[in-house]
Amino acid sequence: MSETEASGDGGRRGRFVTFEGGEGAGKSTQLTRLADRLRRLGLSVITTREPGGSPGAEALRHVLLSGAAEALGPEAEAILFAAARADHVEALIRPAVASGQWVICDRFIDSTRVYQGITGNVPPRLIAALESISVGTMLPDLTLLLDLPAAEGLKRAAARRGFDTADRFEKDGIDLHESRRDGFLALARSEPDRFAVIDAAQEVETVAEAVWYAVRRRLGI
Ligand code: T5A
Repeated sequence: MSETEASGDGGRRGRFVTFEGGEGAGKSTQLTRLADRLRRLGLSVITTREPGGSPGAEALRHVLLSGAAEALGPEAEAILFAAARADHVEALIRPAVASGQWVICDRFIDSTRVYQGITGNVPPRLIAALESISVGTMLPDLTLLLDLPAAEGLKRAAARRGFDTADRFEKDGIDLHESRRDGFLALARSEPDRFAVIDAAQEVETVAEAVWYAVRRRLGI
């Protein structure tokens, strides 16, 4: 029996769904809509985010996104993302899914693979080792990749941010953001059973329908 079919106590296991993509791709917007739709079906749904999602991980979120850890280099940042993720998985994700709930998370392992691994040049062996320690078998059942030209995502993110300053990663140049987009698409091609790629340049409602179609088709609601 697979992990998606049953929890350790014989009850039905929930589902673990992640949203990934570049800055301002619409992850938070679509995560909220998907959760509302699932709740209307009577399902128990928890929404969460990374970095963060548990008290320990939220403390590290500030260190990572303020840029306080940037001077330590991408390897140290990758280690801090993994430490936050380990706490998040153990404190929230694993117990919730084991008890039959749906957990929908804004960013997860693929953000580390792309931001720290592919464009941060942290060696794949270190990324894989950190992933194994922090996540173990708690891999997403489905990853929805919201794909959008980087310039459009940054424009949306800037409009939403107003006069606040860009965070540690958002302030990077457009070429780096485009490389991240390519990195996410390469990951999706390498794991087509886990990923669904959604065209996020469309209207919010159209994107929401594409997300819903993918969830229904892949997870059999
Ligand atoms: N990071 C994270 C790593 O480097 N490694 C890791 O392992 C992890 C987990 C997190 C940062 O940390 C990095 C990646 C990130 O740089 P964050 O503050 O959580 O930073 O930011 P993001 O995850 O990038 O989230 P954003 O809030 O910037 O973007 P979203 O959630 O993708 O976009 P959203 O939904 O907030 O929408 C942005 C704006 O666009 C509008 C919305 O209304 C909003 O104003 N919008 C649309 N407009 C037009 N058409 C649509 N279809 C729209 N959808 C949304």
